[in-house]
Amino acid sequence: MITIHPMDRPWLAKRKAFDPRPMMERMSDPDEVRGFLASAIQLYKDRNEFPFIEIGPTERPVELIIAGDIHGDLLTAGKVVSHFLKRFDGEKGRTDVKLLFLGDIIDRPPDDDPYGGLLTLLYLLSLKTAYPDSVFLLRGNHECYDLEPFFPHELPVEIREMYGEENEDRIMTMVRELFTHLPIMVKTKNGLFASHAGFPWLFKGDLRDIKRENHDAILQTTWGDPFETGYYRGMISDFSNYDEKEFSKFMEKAECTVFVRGHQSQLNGYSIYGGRMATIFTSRRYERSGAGGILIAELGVPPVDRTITIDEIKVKKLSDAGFIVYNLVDGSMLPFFREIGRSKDEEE
Ligand SMILES: [Mn+2]
Repeated sequence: MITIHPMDRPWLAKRKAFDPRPMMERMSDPDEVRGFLASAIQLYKDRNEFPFIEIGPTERPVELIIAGDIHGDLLTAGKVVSHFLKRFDGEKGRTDVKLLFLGDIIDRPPDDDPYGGLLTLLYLLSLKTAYPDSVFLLRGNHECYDLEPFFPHELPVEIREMYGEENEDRIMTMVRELFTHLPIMVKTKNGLFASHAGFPWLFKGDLRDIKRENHDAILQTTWGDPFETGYYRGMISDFSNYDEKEFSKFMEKAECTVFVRGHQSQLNGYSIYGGRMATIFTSRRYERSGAGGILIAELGVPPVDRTITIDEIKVKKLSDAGFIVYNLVDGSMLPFFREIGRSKDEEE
């Protein structure tokens, strides 16, 4: 029997530098972890966010902050959250502020990171619990290990090291269930489409009708890469590549004009497909990948029905002075993306 424990707001350290120590202290107890995961699963069951989040039409303007792959970089996640909370409190009443993480929350933490994927996941779930209508976590391919195994997958190892072998399966079973409830896409009323990697280009029906059991649609969305980047992942399910024609067709169907994604660190900071697709990464492990930087994207969603262009997406780069404006690099002339910015630890 699990006791349900919602997380405390004080962990979020409003307006202050993020301090993970209180969370680590409480999460040293495996039963606390399971209790919290039970409350998070219940929250997602009640909210039904799968398959996509729709933002708009809205009564007041929305500022949407988007973070790419965070991959167990808890300290950077804390900086993104502080950036969000400052504006979330400051502009309450006039502008609504929402925060979106594009998935790949776990695994591949920075080499010098003392926290890792599990604590990053618990931290972001605590934020979701506190602000369920304002914070959204998408499912990335690292949250789909059951559907398509890959390497490295450090999460079970972290759990074993922290809580002992006897708790690994008990916690992982709950984490896996939680992942099946995460949404895989976001659409805004003014034409932004966002997901971890791709989109369900082989799904013929209404996007609303994608079921949690539709593994093909989930894998296309969480694993897909642009064919032109020459990056072939050799997956079991073989849903790894879409081309510009499939992209254009899907965007028309989704009634969207711009796509913001993560997933491919070698495309970090580049826009392609005629400026319609931008790739951002937020983990500091990938800071030197692609055009470089720890990036987030920001977008205003006005309460009117109109479509946006890539110029309206403000990309920002983390610096000592906080998040500063960054101009996306036009990647359309690059012959083969496999040749650019390939870091030595590049993986999924
Ligand atoms: Mn990924």
